[in-house]
This record gives sequence, structure tokens and C-alpha cells, in this order.
Amino acid sequence: MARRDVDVPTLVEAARGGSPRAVARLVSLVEDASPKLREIMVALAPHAGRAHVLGITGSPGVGKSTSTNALVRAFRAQGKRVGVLAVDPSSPFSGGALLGDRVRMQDHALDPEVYIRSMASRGHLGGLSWSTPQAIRVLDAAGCDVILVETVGVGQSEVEIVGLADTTIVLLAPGMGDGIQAAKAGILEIGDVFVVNKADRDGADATVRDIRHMISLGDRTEPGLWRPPVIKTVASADTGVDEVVEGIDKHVAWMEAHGELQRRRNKRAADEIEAIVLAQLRARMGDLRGSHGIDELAARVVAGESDPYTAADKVLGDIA
Ligand SMILES: Nc1nc2c(ncn2[C@@H]2O[C@H](COP(=O)(O)OP(=O)(O)OP(=O)(O)O)[C@@H](O)[C@H]2O)c(=O)[nH]1
Ligand SMILES: [Mg+2]
Repeated sequence: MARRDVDVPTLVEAARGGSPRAVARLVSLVEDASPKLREIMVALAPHAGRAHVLGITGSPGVGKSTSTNALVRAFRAQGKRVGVLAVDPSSPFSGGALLGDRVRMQDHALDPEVYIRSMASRGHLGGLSWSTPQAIRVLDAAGCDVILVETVGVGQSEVEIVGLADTTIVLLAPGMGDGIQAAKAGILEIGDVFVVNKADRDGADATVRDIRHMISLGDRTEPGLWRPPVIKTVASADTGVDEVVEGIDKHVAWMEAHGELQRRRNKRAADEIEAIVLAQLRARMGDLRGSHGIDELAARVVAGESDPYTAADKVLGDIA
């Protein structure tokens, strides 16, 4: 299909019907910020909002992809349709549907009920791509019951995943993340479910105790608040994965009982709107700069005839 021949309604219909090619095409259009993006989002809107979005974050090599693979297997056993987005903050390339994570999640490569996709997060230093929420919407509208978003915990991305996910799983490994380190990294606040993976290694129990202790020192112990479970797994041997699924289910039930799911989703939508507004303002600023206003205002500021705030107010008035 040639790029300019995209027929959005047909594509969306095919994606909803379960066509992996249509899903892949839509995610690519999102990633490439296609001129069809608006039309795509309008077409998807009535069909999105059903999927449970699960964020998985943790240090490099802690076992996120292996755990994702194991979780996909568990959800498939429940008959669920599953989407996976592996967001690579270090990659300057858009992922396509192939290579890296495809290989690591090979178990599901041929399963038509599993969509796996790598995404780069270009244009968004160190963090999650702005296009990730829109890719989530594509998978959601395509009928995924669960969408797993894997992101390497570096800098902002752990925090950003909180904004994206309904439930955030923080993965640790023995010796990699003792409680104090975790507290310092600010991950104690973001996890809804903590998993100590590589429990076949020494020190797993100590790490579990440590994390539990640090959580108990925090402000999450008040009655009515969610108490994140700390679960041991050996993802590479599928051990403990059912307990993780159970922890996730309990978290969803708790959120539903407390209006938290709606609150998180509303916040996610507000963040998305804000990102789009800011991007459009920035785009209009660019236009403005070339043609009218700013150069003259700048000269006046330099000459002391105006100040930057007054000048900025003029520009904002112009843009609005
Ligand atoms: N011993 C042991 N090894 C594991 C376990 N889970 C994963 N591994 C191994 O740890 C290595 C890294 O696993 P990945 O799943 O690729 O880790 P990741 O967090 O996705 O890594 P990045 O995406 O590169 O940050 C692989 O060699 C896995 O086989 C486990 O429970 N025990
Ligand atoms: Mg990985």
C-alpha cells in the first residue's frame, strides 16, 4: 500500500477484525506522525478504552522481556488478546515489528492473538515516546484485552510509565535493587506490584524483605490505600508468574472499587491533550517567528522599550 493511499476506515476495520498487518500499519502511521493521524484517532476513539494497560519497568537486564514473555503466556492461557509495546529509549530507529524483541519473545511470534511491537522514543529525550499512548490506542481498538508496555528504567521513563499504565510493575533483581537504592531512585512510589526476579540467585529473600520494609516506611500503609505486593519470580523458568497475575488482578479490583482506574485514565488523557496542545503551540510559534512579531519585539526588548514578559504576552495573544 503506497503511503498516500491509506484508506483509514478500511484499515481500522481490518485492525478491529484482528489483522496483524493492519495493526502494524496503523502503529507505523502513528510512529511516523502521518498526516492521517487525526483521521486515525477519530476512527479509533469509539473502539478504545477497554484494554488494561500494564507497564513493566526496571533496570537494564533485570528480566523485563523474559517476564513480559511469561506474562503473555499466562494471559493467552486465559484466552486474552495481548499487545506488547517494547519502548526503547536508546534507539534512534523506529522499531518495526521485527528483530530484537521479536526474537526475545519468539514464543508468541506466530500467535495471531498477540501483537508485539518495538518502538523508539525519539524526540523525547530519555523518556517515552509521545506516540506511545497513541500506539496503545491502536492496540486497544484492535481488541487487545491487555497491553504490556516494557520500558527500560532510565531517568524519566519510569516515572512516565506511571502516566501511561493502569498498573505499573517494577522489576528488581537480587543485589541490583536493595530497598534503599530503590527508595533513592524513586521507584517505591511508582510500583503497584513489585517483582523480585531472578529469585534463583542468592539474596532474593533479603531483597524482598528489604523492599517490603521500605514500603512499610512509606505513606502507603494507611487503611484504604493500595499495599503493593512484593513477589518473587524466576521468569526464565515461568516460576511465580501466576502470583504476579494474581497481584495484577487484585490491583485492578482495588482500583475499580476506589475509582482509581477512572482517575488514572482521565489523567492519562489530560496528559495527552496537553502534549498535543504544546506541540501545536510550538509549531505555530515556528510559523510566527518567520513572518511576524517576534523579531520586532526582540529588538524592542534589546532597546529597553519593552520587556520579555510584555513581549511574550503579545505573542501569546497573537497565537490564540
Ligand atoms: N537466572 C535468571 N536469569 C534470568 C531470569 N529472567 C531473565 N533472565 C536472563 O536475564 C537476561 C536478561 O533478560 P531480559 O528479559 O532480556 O531483560 P530485560 O530487562 O528485558 O533487558 P533490557 O530490555 O535489555 O533492559 C537474559 O539472559 C535472561 O535469560 C531469571 O529469573 N533467572
Ligand atoms: Mg527487554
